[in-house]
Amino acid sequence: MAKELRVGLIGCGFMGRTHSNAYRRLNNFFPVEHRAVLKAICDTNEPKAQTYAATWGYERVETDWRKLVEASDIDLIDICVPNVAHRDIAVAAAAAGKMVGCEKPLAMNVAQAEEMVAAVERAGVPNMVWFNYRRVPAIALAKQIVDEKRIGRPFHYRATYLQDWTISEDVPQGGDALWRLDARVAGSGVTGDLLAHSIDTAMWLNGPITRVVAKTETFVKERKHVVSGQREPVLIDDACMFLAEFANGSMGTFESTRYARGRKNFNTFELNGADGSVYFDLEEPEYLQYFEYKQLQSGKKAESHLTGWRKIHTTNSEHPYMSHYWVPGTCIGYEHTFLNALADFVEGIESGKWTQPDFRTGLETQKVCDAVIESARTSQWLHIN
Ligand code: SOE
Repeated sequence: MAKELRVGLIGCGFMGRTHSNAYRRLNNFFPVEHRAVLKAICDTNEPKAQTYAATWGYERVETDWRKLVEASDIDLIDICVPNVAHRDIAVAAAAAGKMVGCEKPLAMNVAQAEEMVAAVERAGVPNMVWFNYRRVPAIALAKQIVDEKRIGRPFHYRATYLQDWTISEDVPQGGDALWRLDARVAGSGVTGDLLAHSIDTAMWLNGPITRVVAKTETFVKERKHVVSGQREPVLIDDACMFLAEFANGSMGTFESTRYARGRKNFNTFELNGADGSVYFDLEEPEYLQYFEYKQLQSGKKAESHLTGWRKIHTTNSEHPYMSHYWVPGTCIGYEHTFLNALADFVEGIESGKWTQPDFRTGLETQKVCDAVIESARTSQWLHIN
């Protein structure tokens, strides 16, 4: 009989839905030993939680996360609430011996992230940060290509993460979803919300970032706050650009904004090396572009008239994760990135080799985010410790 993975999920927002969907689908697609059981959904808004429980099939509703982390019928606490609450919940959950999953960014700042790492490592509990884009098959293929040493010496890493949903001055800050505009709850703006994804992907593919220099901008200086009803200063970064140096000697540029009219979730990267390049664009998520440069072998005529970028449709069963889904040529979507992440997490528990990115890896991304914000404030290059 299957072992149970009894889930207590905290937060009824957008991310809670993506995770709930993953728990429901896990056993339909992945032959893991554990069966995900949706035990409890927790939110301070009880009517919302009741509706959510009915929609997604949670057995019960809690309104106090402290009660949930102590509950004896929960194995995994999954944190899908605004960043300001991540630390307290994660530390308490680990102390109660629960496995812990946490949405990105791991914390409000490095100090909190370090407390979270210490808590899960002290307790010895499996833990994961939901950097879901690592689980896009095309991005996982890019990782495979890099690991196969097909890129050669890396020179450039170029990332963009662009959206446009906060351009109107009428968008308020605070409350459901819009907490992302409130620095006291989010920690930072696009740096923690969007660039954290780009930084996690970059360091996964191209190794540690050692130094950054950044410029941020807040285009709309005041917005109505949903909670106070007053116009209040906007303290998040609306846009952020930074230069980076990687430990392997390559250079990076990162750009993010919520003011790129027409760009909804434009998450791209390109890595250029001596022997090849890879390029990914989330608006065409099932494709990875790959340029392969092969040195001429002696005696063989160059076929330079045939060289060019290859656009790989990552839907074959040989491509990462795809053997779990449909037939070649049929793609999967955004929601599957969370399902793939969950499957990796569960397989990690079962094999004893816990999956990445764990909290310690999430801390490395947090260090870069904090350095970026501090560099923008002080207009200087900063080293990452
Ligand atoms: C913000 O708009 C957001 O929902 C982020 O919070 C997610 O992490 C990103 O993947 C999509 O955009």
